[in-house]
Amino acid sequence: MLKNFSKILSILLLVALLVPTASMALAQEAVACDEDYSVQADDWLSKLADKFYGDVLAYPAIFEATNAAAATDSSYATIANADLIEPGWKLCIPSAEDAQAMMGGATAAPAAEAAPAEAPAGGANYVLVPKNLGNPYFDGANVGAQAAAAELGVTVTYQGSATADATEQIQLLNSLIAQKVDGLAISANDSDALVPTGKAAIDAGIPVVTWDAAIAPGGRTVHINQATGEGIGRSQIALVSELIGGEGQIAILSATSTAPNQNEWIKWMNDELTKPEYANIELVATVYGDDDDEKSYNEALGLMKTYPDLKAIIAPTTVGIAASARAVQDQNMIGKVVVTGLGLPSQMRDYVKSGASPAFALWNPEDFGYLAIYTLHAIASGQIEGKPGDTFTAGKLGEYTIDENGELVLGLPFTFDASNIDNFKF
Ligand code: RAM
Repeated sequence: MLKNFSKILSILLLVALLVPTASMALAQEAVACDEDYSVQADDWLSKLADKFYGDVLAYPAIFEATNAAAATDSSYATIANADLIEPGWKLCIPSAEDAQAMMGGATAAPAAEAAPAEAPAGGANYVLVPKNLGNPYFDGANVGAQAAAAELGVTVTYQGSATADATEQIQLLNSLIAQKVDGLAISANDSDALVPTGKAAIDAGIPVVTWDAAIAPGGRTVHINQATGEGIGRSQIALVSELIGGEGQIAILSATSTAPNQNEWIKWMNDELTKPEYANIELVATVYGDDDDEKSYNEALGLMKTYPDLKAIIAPTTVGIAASARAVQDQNMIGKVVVTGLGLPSQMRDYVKSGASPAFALWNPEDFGYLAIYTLHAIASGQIEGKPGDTFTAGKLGEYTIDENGELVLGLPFTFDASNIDNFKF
């Protein structure tokens, strides 16, 4: 809340300049509360005035009405300092008409007129952009994004292209920029090709948070990693080595050949394979299923045909791992070829139990979407600029700090196997 001090101070100054009689005009006696409001993390009074009245300058009406209500009902908060409100406090929200009267008629169009139709709560309108639609991983992220939107009183729409393709994604983003949305949270299909588009959004005042797959610096405000790329890459090799007893041929079945996140992880997998403990493991091929189920399935069949001695497929994509496990099962190759990589427990449960994929890893996609929206909102609402060292609170996930590269990390990946797979729903 204190981070907003200068913002509130300038609003106070504005109030003093524009509405000199505002505080004097405010009623000392109790005003009817049109509704009660429980303060959420990251609320401040002018933001609530915007939410209820479409006018940040109307915050003294909430301030005064709450203090007046507190005089006779101690369940309401007593607000000593207009720039300090705490989560859980009960506020009295007068009707738009009462607020206008309290402010000497100087402000506040009624909320119904002030708020855009698509954002009934008066909040911002953000867009969560996946690599492609119809990918359960991104659908999971959208569940978390919607939870964050509800907590923050903002609107998040979920819009993507049908295929995981950079050109299609750029077209979509151009149209969202033209619509002047309030912020973009993107999983990118190409790190460099999207830089001009990301920059155009930022130049138009639209913050760009990338998450899952990054736009290169210059085309984004902040990037959120699922875990460190190095940690993911190295741990994938450790996992496959354990599954095949440290020797044999392996292949990688990835997403698209331009996918920024998979390419980073594969780079670290190759690096890890140079260590002496993996001298008996041979990486024979890296192929691409484009995050398309059918293409991934056919690529997996192709690998088994081309390399009859293949011991494992690592698919660091939720689409690729599920398709590969199905291919192994359909070909009666369980016990001969193991599949591992990054998958969704809901899609992999049966393959863990059948032995097609005894173990794999992932983070929680719902948490990822939730963090993406909290990060975007922290920047779009001016709480932080999105610079290295900036710290903010992402609701239930707690505090995050942007590192020196303009990135943050969701958390640690988790390994799923038969001992725990039934505990997870996503
Ligand atoms: C796919 C996508 C996504 C990746 C996951 C692991 O769903 O390629 O970008 O993070 O797999």
